[in-house]
Amino acid sequence: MLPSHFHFGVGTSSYQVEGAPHEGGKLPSIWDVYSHVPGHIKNGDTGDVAVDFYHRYKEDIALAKELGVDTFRFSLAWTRLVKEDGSVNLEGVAFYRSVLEEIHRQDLRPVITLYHWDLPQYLEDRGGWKERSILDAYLNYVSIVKEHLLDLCTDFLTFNEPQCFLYLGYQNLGHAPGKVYTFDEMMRAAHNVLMCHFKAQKLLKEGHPEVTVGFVNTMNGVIPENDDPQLWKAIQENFFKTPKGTKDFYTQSIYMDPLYLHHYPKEVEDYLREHNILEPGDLDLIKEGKDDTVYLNLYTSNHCYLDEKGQYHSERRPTKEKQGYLDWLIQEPETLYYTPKLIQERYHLPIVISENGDAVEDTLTPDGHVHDPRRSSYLLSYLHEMERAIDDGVDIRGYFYWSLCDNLEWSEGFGPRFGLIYIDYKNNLRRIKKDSFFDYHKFIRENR
Ligand code: PNW
Repeated sequence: MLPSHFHFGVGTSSYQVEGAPHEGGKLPSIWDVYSHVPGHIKNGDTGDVAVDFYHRYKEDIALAKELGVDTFRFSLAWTRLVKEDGSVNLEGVAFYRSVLEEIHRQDLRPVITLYHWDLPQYLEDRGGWKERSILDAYLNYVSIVKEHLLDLCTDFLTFNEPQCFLYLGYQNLGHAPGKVYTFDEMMRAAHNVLMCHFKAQKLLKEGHPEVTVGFVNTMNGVIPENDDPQLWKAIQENFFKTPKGTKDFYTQSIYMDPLYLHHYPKEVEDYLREHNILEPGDLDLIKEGKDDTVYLNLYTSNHCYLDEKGQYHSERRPTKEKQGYLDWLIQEPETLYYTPKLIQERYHLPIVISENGDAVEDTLTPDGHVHDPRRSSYLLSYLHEMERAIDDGVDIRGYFYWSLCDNLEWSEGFGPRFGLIYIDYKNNLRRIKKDSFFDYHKFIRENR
């Protein structure tokens, strides 16, 4: 049984849905620039139009209401709100105020992601996340959000998945800006992101204790091959290992320990100290952090086992045929059972599943339907495993399906469709509810 206060939601992000890169005084972000270099995005796709949320947000928010969720997660484009000299762009403020007002008109609760990967290009030109000066720019952006939007939203997420945007973006793995940072620069960038988080959290909550400010993590979850306690112990030990080189920067404890245990893993703190990355007061900020909920984007898992020699292995489950649309996304419903359990055992905090979803090659039938049984079975089987975790005592407070509608899947372009709503890209971006839309709707209704 799901608790009665459980939140159901749905999510999107600015670059993936908005379009309108030249409207309302918007400045270019790293994704605007990166996507226009031939070869960066499949089929030459870009977010120039995306799904035109900029003009069609009323329709989309109404659809979210019809879906039956109570919470709407979306992200702000920093480049709409702040001019290059650091002053506010009031046209951008007006746009997001209209979006927030519409969310309230539909009686939904907004959750704002402050950074979903679209860094202003001028900040990248100054060095990007490795530069300590990025703190001032981020804090200035957040102070503008506080001044102009706080009356319409009280729930914020400072960052979406630094595991992805730092690693994929700064090890040239197919994400903007397509740079290569050294290990030292990666460590600086990770530390700067965390400092931005803690300072933004302090700023937003100052004088507003009702405001919540979280941080969104992602990871490949874990599924143990059997219930051998030795294996679970090995998982606990291996999952939270710290990065030794740039290759293993897609890691957890470097972010999660400071956020939820209020200190860096020892090796990380030693490194930061020895390389003069820590500034006075940084560790105090971490100690005073106010994160009270762990946000997890969970899509898939590794299979974990001990071999005959007792050696630990964690690998993708080998699948013969191509499963879904994206190679990394293998349907592993138990992801939502074991991973929240593992996280709760280390951090002892409530959990929100801030993203979970599947990409399918959907097609529109001649009579205008989208039958997507694979997505429905993904959604319902993952929700079932999540319920099982809750029944076993894991404190999960909310679930957000990714995504409301099909959208630009970053460098994969428009091919992978994650939506509960089909976007007819060939036909004026018509919105069509998929079968899975009705299945999620039904699940929510039955679990209220
Ligand atoms: C997330 N992985 O990214 C992002 O927050 C979304 O913007 C994105 O559209 C969605 O998931 C689907 O990809 C991820 O490799 C990208 O495990 C890659 C992984 C996980 C999440």
